[in-house]
Amino acid sequence: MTVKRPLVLTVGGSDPSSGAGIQVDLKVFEELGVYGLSAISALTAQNSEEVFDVFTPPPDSFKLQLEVLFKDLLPNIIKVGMLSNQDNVMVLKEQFLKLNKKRMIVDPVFVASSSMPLLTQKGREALIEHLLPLSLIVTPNVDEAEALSGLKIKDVHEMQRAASIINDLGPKWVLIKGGHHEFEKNVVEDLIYDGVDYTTLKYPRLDKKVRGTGCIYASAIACFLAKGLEELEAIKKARDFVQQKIEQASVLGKGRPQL
Ligand code: PXL
Repeated sequence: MTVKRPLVLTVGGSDPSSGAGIQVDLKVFEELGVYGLSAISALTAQNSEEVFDVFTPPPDSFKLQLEVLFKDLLPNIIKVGMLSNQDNVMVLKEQFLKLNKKRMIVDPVFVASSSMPLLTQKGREALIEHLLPLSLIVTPNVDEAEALSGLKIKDVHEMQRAASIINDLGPKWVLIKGGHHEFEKNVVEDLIYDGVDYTTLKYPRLDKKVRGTGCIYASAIACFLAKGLEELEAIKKARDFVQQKIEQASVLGKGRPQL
């Protein structure tokens, strides 16, 4: 007997080296037992060291991917990563609104670690105005939370203020990931806010800078939600999964370790 797996759609950029973007998302989906769909908003040229180039196809190409998909396969939830520009943000909004099940996790991917922009300034503004009000969970790291809130986050208390400001932009849940910032040397602290309660997740900091952890985290949350968990439980289980994946990641090329 075959068991029907929930469909989860990832929308984002292609990473030929498979450490980030669509490719790593699909690996997470497979491992966590959901059926992965994908729509590609941009093609990056990158390896384990850096992003060299971004090519953004005409918006009609992205639109058609979603239109054709939704005529046939309706996702239980959408995970959004790199969108590249404003046109893609607007296409995604329009297509998302057609779905019966309107659940979207937005990972606000703004720049690559190697500093290549992955969303234009106009794209950022459109994401804030048009996607955040429709999203169930937004998952910024500290830099992205600063960009979204306009605050300079110097410690974990300021993460709370930023989370509250970001929550006012419309998403039901805000998850600020502390991994990129060393407020505490040996601990990574993530902050979750649902408009009422703050929850902190603390994990030992591993001495390993793995690529694509943001993509992995948001993808895992989408999977656990698709499998029926509540938001807080889904985020906690996804955080455990990320820790395990950081431990397992290996150096394959000349750059950082990856899944
Ligand atoms: O990790 C953010 C990210 C997401 N998606 C793509 C990327 C990156 C970072 O480089 O290239 C396609």
